[in-house]
Amino acid sequence: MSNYTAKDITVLEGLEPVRKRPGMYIGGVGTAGLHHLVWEILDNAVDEAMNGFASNISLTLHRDGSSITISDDGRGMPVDKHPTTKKSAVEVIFTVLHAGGKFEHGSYKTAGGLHGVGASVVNALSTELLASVKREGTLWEMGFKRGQPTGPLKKAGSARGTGTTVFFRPDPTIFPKVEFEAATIRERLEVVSYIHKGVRVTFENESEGAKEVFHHEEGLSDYLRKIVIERNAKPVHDVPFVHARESDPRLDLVLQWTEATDEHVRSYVNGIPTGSGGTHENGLRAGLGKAVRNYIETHNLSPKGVTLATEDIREGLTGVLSLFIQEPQFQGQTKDRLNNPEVTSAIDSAVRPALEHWLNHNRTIAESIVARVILAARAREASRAAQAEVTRKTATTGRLNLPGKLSDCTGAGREDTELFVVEGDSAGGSAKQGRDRSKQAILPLRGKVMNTEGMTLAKVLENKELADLVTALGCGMGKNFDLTRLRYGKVIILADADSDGHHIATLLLTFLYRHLPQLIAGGKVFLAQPPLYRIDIGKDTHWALDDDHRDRILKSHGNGRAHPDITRFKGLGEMMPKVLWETTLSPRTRRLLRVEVVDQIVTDRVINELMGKDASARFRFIMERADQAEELDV
Ligand code: 0R9
Repeated sequence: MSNYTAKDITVLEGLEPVRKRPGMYIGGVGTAGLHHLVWEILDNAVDEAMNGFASNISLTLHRDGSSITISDDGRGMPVDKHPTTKKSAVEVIFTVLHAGGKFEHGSYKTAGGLHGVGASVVNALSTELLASVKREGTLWEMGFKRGQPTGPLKKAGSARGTGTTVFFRPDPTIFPKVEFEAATIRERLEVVSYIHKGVRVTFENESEGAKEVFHHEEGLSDYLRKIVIERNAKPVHDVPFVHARESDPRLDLVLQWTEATDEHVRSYVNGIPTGSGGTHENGLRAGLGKAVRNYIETHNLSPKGVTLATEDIREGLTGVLSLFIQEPQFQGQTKDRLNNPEVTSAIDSAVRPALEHWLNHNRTIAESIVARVILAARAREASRAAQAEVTRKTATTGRLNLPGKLSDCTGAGREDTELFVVEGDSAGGSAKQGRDRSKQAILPLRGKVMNTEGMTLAKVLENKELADLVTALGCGMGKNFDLTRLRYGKVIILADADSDGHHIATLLLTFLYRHLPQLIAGGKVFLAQPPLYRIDIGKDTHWALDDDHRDRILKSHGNGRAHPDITRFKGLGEMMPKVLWETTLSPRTRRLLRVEVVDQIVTDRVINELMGKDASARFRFIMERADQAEELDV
């Protein structure tokens, strides 16, 4: 050997450093690190497909959930021995640490000449690995244990066709939990099939006995179609904008404006999802914004009375961007934000002329897009005005624009009325049917209420559910709060009797405590107590609020001959309206808890601590608070 290079040093070191400090190579030994092993081997198969030699890739998640086989039908790894090292290429690939020890979050291997980088890392971190190569009619095999060859590359028989197969089982002494997630793998494989059009990707999950094939001749256009359908977004134009560029940088882009109110662009760098965006998405936004603005200006389409904001241009925009670059730098806690600064202007200057050209050559489409953009601007202005209205309008003027899903009571505005804030539509339905409609109003909230702790008023009002609640209450908030305008005598939170329900009640209480504190101080806020159990003993029916209550009832009625029949309610929604009325709504039979703040400072600290960060303690918090609340018979 003429030269003693750095490469030879890594050969001498072998794979020990990988086993000593796995985090340096795969980012960590948690779930993400474990799946990183899969992506490394998968990338090598994808490379062979990108080079035009493989058209099929398959991945099998074995029944044990802790081992995987990946194969491709490419040329097969070279099997001949290196003249000086006397090692086969297969052995080198799996035992020599390539490209230093840096955490390489997927490099653009083909162009970067880093082919096969990750295989040795995967090998080092696996208790067993078996590489099989089909080439020139022969099947070759080589096995490894914790990175060490168990023997030389051997002929194992004859073979038809060509290709490479890698089986590996991650080392449980390295990874605390070796359990692959089928959904994570499936998602990645599907994305591979969109990003690399034409490649047939098969996923077999042995424990489900299921096999799925992903294959998309139209690549990102197919992906976009799927996303638009999934999101139930109505396209503004039929034909999407499609842009493909072979190099400098290599990129694929599809865009389609829809009637959806948000923007949804997915981006990938070298096939790796960049969920937190980064410099490439910035470049896309810049180029896109300029192209649309230029089009609007050159064609004299600027709207009167509104100025277009950049977010107006992207409202309803749905798209996918896939980019390939040499040395991606990923940032952020989950390494899913691209940080290469040079990429922004590269994408900007690639997208802008292409999109402008497309708009100018598709005038009908362009006009639909411009109309959509102007609509977004007008809606934004209108909604800002509406938000001001929410806090300004009074209950008594009667001009209040009440939320559509509020089932108001006929007596709204009187002291003897009640607003029930109910979790979920189905529960809302039962409550609506079971209530006394002259005095009881129902406002159903969809899904989980957001955690408002630490949020500004403006941010809170962006949430439709909470804005609706404020509108229904009619008393305004912040500087405009006026208790005399409250449209109901009582505000009652009605949530399921289980821990999910408690969680929702806690979130609502946090909102009220932080943003409408005078409501609580004024004694207007209550918790309804729906039963968790129905207990039939003989001819008598009892309702129990919780397990303790149930046990007490059973004890006090336990002497009779009748056998008790116990039903546990899964949620308010499955309760008959009449039952809900009797147990929870009727002022004659129900019991309400009035929400009171006994010690302002303690409450403040507790809410801040529990709602701010520590999720685990929240459940305890609401249970304790419910106990502290004063019990009332109303
Ligand atoms: C199942 C996962 N697939 C692979 O890991 C895989 C690696 C690989 C490969 C070649 C072909 N198919 C492959 N599948 C290959 C590459 C080259 C020449 N012949 C075959 C080449 O890059 O010149 N290789 C990846 C690295 C190597 N081969 C090499 F370094 F050994 F050449």
